[in-house]
Amino acid sequence: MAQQSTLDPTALSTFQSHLAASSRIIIIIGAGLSAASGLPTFRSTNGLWCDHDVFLVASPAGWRRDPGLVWQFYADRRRAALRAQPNAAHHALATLAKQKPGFVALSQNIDGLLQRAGLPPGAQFKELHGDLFRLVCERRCGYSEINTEEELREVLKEGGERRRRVLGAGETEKPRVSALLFEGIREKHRRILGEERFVEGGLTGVDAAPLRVVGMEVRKPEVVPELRSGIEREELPRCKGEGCEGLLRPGVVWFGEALDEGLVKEVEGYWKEKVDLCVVVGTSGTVWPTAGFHEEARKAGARVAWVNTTREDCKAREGDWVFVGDAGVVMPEILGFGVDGLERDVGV
Ligand code: BJW
Ligand code: ZN
Repeated sequence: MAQQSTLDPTALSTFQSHLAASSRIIIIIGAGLSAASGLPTFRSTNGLWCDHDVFLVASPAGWRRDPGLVWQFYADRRRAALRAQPNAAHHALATLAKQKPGFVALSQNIDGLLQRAGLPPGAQFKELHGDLFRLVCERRCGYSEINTEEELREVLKEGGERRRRVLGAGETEKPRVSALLFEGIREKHRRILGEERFVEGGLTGVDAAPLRVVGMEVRKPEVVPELRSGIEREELPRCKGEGCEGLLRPGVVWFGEALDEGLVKEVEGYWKEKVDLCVVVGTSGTVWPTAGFHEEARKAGARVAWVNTTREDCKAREGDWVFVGDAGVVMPEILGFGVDGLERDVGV
C-alpha cells in the first residue's frame, strides 16, 4: 500500500516550485540526518556516553587528561559509523547534488555517510567538524592519515570492560562540574583574550554554560566518574611523522578548537554570491559558527527550509518552510522523490 505524506500539501508544493527554480542551494546538516541510519545524535545520548559527559570526553581537556578514554569514545563511533548504511535522506541529497551543480552541503557530521551515498566527484561538500576516519597528530606536526580499520588497536576493542576494572567502587566520585571542564574553559579564554588580557582564576559554573548546548536537558548523575580508561599512552596509535613522538588523535574539531581556517574562508565566500535556497536539516542549531549560517544565507537572498523532528529546533522566520519529521522520510519527499522513494522531476 502506498505511504501517505504527513506534510502540509501547500508547503510541499510551494517548496518544490522554489526548489525547481533554484540553482545555488546550501544544505546545512546536523546529526539528525544520520539518525535514521541508527547513529545517535548528541542530544539523544542525553549528554552521556558510558556515564561520562560527552562534552568532556569530546574536548581538548578530556584528551589531555585521558587520551585512552577519548579514543574509546571515538572507536565506538567509528565502529557504529562503519556498520551503518546511508539512509534515504543521504541518497536524496546525493542525487540532488548530481542534478544541481550549484549544490553545497555544509555538514557538522563526521560519519562519512553522505559521501558513501554517492556524492558526485567535485560536489561542494564541507565537513566542518572534521572526519571520524582522519587521524591527525596531537602535536599538529603535519602528519595525518585516513584510516578506516574497524579496530585500530586491540586495546580499544576492550572498551567498557577495562574501564570498569579500573574504576573500582568508591573511586568514581568527582564533583559534577569538574576541574577538567574548567581547565578547558581557561585555555579557551586564554586563547580568545590573549596572554596580556587573560586573568587567571575566578571561573564559576556560569563559565561552563557556553560549552553546553543551550536548552539541552541533560540527565546528569550527581557525580561523574573520573576520566580513567586504564589505557596508557604507549598503547595508543602513534604519529608516524619523522622524529615526532606525538599520539594520533581523531581529526575532529572539539569545543574551543578553531575550525580549519581555509575552510572557514571558503564558507564565508559562499555568502558573497546569491543563494536561492537554504535547507537546515537535523541540527539543534546551537553550535557555532554553523548556528549562524542560515542568517548568512538569508542575507545572501535565500529562502530557508527546516527539517527536524523537533519543531522548537527550527529557528524559522516568516516565509520559511518547516517540515517536522524524520529526515530519512521528509528529505526524499521534499526533494521530489516521493514518500514511496520514486524519483520525480525537480526542475533540473
Ligand atoms: C532529527 C532526527 C531525525 C533527531 N530527523 N532531525 C559564538 C557564540 C557562543 C559560543 C561560541 C561562539 N563561537 C564559538 C563558540 C564556542 C563553541 C560553541 O558553539 N558553543 C555553543 C555550545 C554555545 N564553538 C566552538 O568552540 C567551535 N569553534 C569555534 O567556533 O572556534 C572559533 C573559530 C571559528 C572559525 C575560525 C577560527 C576560530 C567548535 C565547535 C566544535 C563542535 N564539536 C562537536 C564535536 C565534533 C566531533 C564529534 O562529533 O565528536 O560537534 S560538539 C557536537 O555538536 C558535534 C556536532 O557536530 C555539533 C552539533 O550538533 P548537532 O548536529 O546539532 O546535533 P544535536 O545532537 O545537538 O542535535 C540533533 C538535532 O537533530 C536535534 O535538533 C534533533 O531534534 C534532530 N533530530 N533525530 C531529523 N530522525
Ligand atoms: Zn606528529
